[in-house]
Amino acid sequence: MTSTDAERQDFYDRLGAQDMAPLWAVLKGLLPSEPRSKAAPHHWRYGDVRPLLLESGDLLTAEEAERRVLVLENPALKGLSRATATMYAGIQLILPGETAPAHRHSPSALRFMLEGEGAITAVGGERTTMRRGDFVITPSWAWHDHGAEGSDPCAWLDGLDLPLVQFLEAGFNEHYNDKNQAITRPEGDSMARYGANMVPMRPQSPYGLTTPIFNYPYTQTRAALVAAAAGAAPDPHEAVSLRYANPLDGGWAMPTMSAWMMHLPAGFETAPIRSTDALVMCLAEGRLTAGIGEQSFALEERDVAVAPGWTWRRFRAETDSFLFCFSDRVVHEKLGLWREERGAA
Ligand code: GTQ
Repeated sequence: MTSTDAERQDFYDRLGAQDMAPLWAVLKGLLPSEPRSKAAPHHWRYGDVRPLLLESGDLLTAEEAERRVLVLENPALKGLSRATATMYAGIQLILPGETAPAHRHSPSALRFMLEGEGAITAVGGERTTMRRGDFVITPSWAWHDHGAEGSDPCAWLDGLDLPLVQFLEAGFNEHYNDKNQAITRPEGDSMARYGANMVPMRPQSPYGLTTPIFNYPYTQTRAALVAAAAGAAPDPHEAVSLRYANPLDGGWAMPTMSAWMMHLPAGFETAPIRSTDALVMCLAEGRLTAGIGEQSFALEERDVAVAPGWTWRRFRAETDSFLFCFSDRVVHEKLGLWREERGAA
């Protein structure tokens, strides 16, 4: 038994009038045979970003802006403040003497420090100095304010799980009753308690599901990667990669964003790999060619690039390279959705 197009359309119209729809008209879109990301591979050159960032510094103060940030918008997702389908990325500028006022929000944030001496962020009553290449965490719902106490403009990459939290409609935000939060602990306190391969006798997690260490210094990360590279041949797909871990449980440092650093010795080329998580990458050091999908990007230091989910990626180091990466992998893993495919070398 079949019906005419007109009969079907008439049926669909009557369904629509009662807030229903035929599954068979949309099933293929709901259940594709594999992910097809709406996001595009993309590359932001720091050399292009920096002059505009400094120009924004002449335009308004950090306090006025609350956060003076240039959002890195995926060209296929314009207007949505997304670098990938689920991750937000931006470049934040603080000028000497400025404060980005204290607030807190349920989205988690990470920082990857790009340039400038004297950048400070405070988290949960403790300050940390952010140096180039440091990976710094603002846990969900932790008060945080930023400042620049040296004589340089300070810039860093912000990564937030904003699109994910928006999707879940779980976002809260609150302003502190002062510009800066009260400082209750000396700088280095968290690192001493949790970051010396030791933890308190009765470990308590001050930030719930997020690591109690909120600055993973580049000096340590880099030294570990260099030593690891000397100890064994790089993995064909991952080169020499180490992930930022929560010392309390060994898991990812944050509940909604995974972060790691990949080191490729000069001349090393990775075999293609793809995974369901979408990556935001920032070249800490070196010169790297990134092949993402059909495109090839020549990354210089501090450049940012994105690899959408389930898109082949491969890298070639022109010089010794250190690539900071973050993604929504931890979410995929927790939900039992994470997959990867490793291509032939
Ligand atoms: O530093 O708290 O890029 O709240 C976007 C939202 C940075 C921050 C961003 C934020 C922040």
